[in-house]
Amino acid sequence: MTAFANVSPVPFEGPDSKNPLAFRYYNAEELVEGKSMRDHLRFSCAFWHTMRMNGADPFGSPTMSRPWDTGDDSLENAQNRVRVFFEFCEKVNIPFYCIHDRDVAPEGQSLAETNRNLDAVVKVFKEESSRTGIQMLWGTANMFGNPRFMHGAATSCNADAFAYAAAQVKKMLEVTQELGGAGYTFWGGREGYQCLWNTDMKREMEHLAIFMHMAVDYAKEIGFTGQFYFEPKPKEPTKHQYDYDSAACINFLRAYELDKYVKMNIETNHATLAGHNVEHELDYAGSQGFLGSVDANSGDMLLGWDTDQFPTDVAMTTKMMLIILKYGGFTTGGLNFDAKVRRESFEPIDLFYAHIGGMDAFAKGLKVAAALRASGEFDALLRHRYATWDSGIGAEIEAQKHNFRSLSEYMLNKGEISPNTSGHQELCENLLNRYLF
Ligand code: XLS
Ligand code: NI
Ligand code: NI
Repeated sequence: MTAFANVSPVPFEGPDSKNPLAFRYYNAEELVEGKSMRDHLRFSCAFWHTMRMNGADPFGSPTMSRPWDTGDDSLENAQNRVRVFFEFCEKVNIPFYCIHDRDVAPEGQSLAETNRNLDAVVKVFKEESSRTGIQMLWGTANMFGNPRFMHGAATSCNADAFAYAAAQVKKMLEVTQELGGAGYTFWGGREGYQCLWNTDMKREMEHLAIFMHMAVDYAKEIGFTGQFYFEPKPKEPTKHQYDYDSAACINFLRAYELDKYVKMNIETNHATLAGHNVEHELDYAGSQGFLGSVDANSGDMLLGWDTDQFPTDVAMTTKMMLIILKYGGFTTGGLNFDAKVRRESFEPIDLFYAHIGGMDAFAKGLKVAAALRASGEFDALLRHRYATWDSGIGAEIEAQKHNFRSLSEYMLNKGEISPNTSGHQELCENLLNRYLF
């Protein structure tokens, strides 16, 4: 039985194609800077969005038409969804996937039964993964949906919630290892607070650190060598999430000595919720040596919440790829489409349009970024702007040959600073457009 009988594997047809079910830029084997597009971009499909989002929102009921899904919580339905998922990834040519424990398998009456359900579904993941060669990019645990996590998981006021969460992550690390996952992501669904009056913030942060150390220790114990990621999000569902942005997360990792084990998973829409753009988050993480993986999506600037839309803005994907290339590209990480179709886009075919659009936007962004890098034009502008640091007093300061006394003497002698260079911001913006269009 196939779910997408009317859709053939999506071909690459080139920029002139008008076929909505073809790639115009994503050509998996094409080399860019000596590496295939597949290996640069490492696209991943998010099971929770692609298979489980039903179109419900706070005002309305589910809208999605998913003919293969019986809508019940049975194991058969869960297992069948996995087969459909792999058929989809295969047809759209996506080489990786990401899952939460709870979106792939139903909860049972007890933790033991829940774990058994998960095992039964993981078995199908294994079969389908070896049939298709599609691999797990990272796994994670849903520790926010169930009412037991109403106060958080690792940061809950209830120690049993912490213990339950630990049991869940233990199991999911085993599953991730069994499926050959390249990483494990912490996204603190409810690791934050709504009201400081009833919250011991310091204690909660320490608990989160203890929790992450336990995960790192358990990974070592079972020989799981995948990369851990921390995914920032400033708010939603709680008002103050502890994993606010790259800077807050990296500070947390360093303060609690987790920096050797954990890198960042940066999501575009979470960056904008934090009042940044995704380039800032990527460059901050990259500059500190923490750039791990990306949840590729986009937000709507007119809506103040995490809309998780597919990324189609080529200027944005170009800026993202410029930064990703600057820091050497992905190793364990990739571009995971943490994105869902709009609730009005309810037909199964919309899943194809959405992923094709996102993949093409990043493929084009990669090519533009590579062309810009090859030209050296941005580098030249940057070198020009910082030229005073390359020789003379600037080079001496960088080499730590100065102190306040010597700099004061230098300035007393000189009297006034040398003329500034222009920022040429508009020139930079025009340069990007020249390569885009
Ligand atoms: C939610 C997050 C989530 C994580 C994985 O906003 O983006 O989807 O990526 O738990
Ligand atoms: Ni995400
Ligand atoms: Ni999100």
